[in-house]
Amino acid sequence: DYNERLAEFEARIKRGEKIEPGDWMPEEYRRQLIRMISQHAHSEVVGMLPEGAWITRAPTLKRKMILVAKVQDEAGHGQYLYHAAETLGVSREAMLEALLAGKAKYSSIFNYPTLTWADIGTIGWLVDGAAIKNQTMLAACSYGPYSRAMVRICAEETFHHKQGKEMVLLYAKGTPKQRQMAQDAINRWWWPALMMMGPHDQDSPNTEVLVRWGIKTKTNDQVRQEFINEHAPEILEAGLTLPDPDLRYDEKTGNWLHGPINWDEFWQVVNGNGPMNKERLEARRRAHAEGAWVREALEAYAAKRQRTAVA
Ligand code: FAQ
Repeated sequence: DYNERLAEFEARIKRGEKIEPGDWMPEEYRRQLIRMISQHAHSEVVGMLPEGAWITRAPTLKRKMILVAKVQDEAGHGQYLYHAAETLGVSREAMLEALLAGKAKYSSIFNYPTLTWADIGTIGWLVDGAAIKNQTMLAACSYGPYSRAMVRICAEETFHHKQGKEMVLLYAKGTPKQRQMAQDAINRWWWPALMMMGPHDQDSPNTEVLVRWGIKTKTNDQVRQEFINEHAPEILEAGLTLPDPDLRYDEKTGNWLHGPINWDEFWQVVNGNGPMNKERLEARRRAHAEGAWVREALEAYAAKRQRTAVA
């Protein structure tokens, strides 16, 4: 019966076994995974837009090639993740429909504008840095397809992180104008990067069940703390400042403590009222409409091949 199956399922997770697509799982486990993986997939795809906007304006051929490769990687990550979600019984069409209808969530961070070239370096350093902390934790998750996708994605994000950090460190040592551009980008992206990991643990309704079933192996605040502990000292060492007057190193815990996060701003952005939400959805809808002929051609080709195979 159900309780026996649940006990066996939880015992498997405790033993560190991966749950695979055909295996028995509680409906709530399936629902939580579809929710998280589809939001993650949408984030990768929408996440191409802020950086994609700078491909034609990259300052050198080398920077342009790096950026093209990075944006292309995000498309690939979206693909793995839609596939991982499909193993749970949801269709790609249904997920995309929810995104285009404005019903699906995707990461708050991609609703901020990229105002200068230094934003591209800063996204690599901070946004990919935050994504790596979160995804390294998810690479250890109990669902096989998601965990394996995370291993590959983290390897690619590490390259994104390095190119971003290298760029910002270079500008931090550059001309006064470059330094000012780097500082301005850090000022604008720091707080949104801290919001990426989601609300504080006491305000995070999903964490408890996700941790119990090994989907999350760390909580939002734990991941956020890891991110700050790595990035705050590196940014300060580069001679840049952080826009948090309360930020300080705590000898006792070895943590960098931060001031209050503006959760009103976070919920505004999550609920569709961030600076770029409307533009992002419009861009996705336009891309979907403009790609209709590709989907039609693929269907026509598949139908033709099936006819030939039968004949
Ligand atoms: N934005 O109960 P919790 C990338 C929602 S990385 C929007 O704490 P949970 C790479 C949450 O969905 C970015 N919504 O939620 C890249 C929930 O709403 P729901 C994507 C957020 O799931 C880099 C509600 O608030 N990464 O794309 C956010 O336990 C550079 C309550 O929150 C992932 O998606 C937010 N920031 O913890 C690409 C990783 N935070 O669904 C391009 C997978 C929370 O109940 C360039 N996801 N919400 O209606 C996760 O690890 C988790 O879902 C968290 C949130 C940690 C994001």
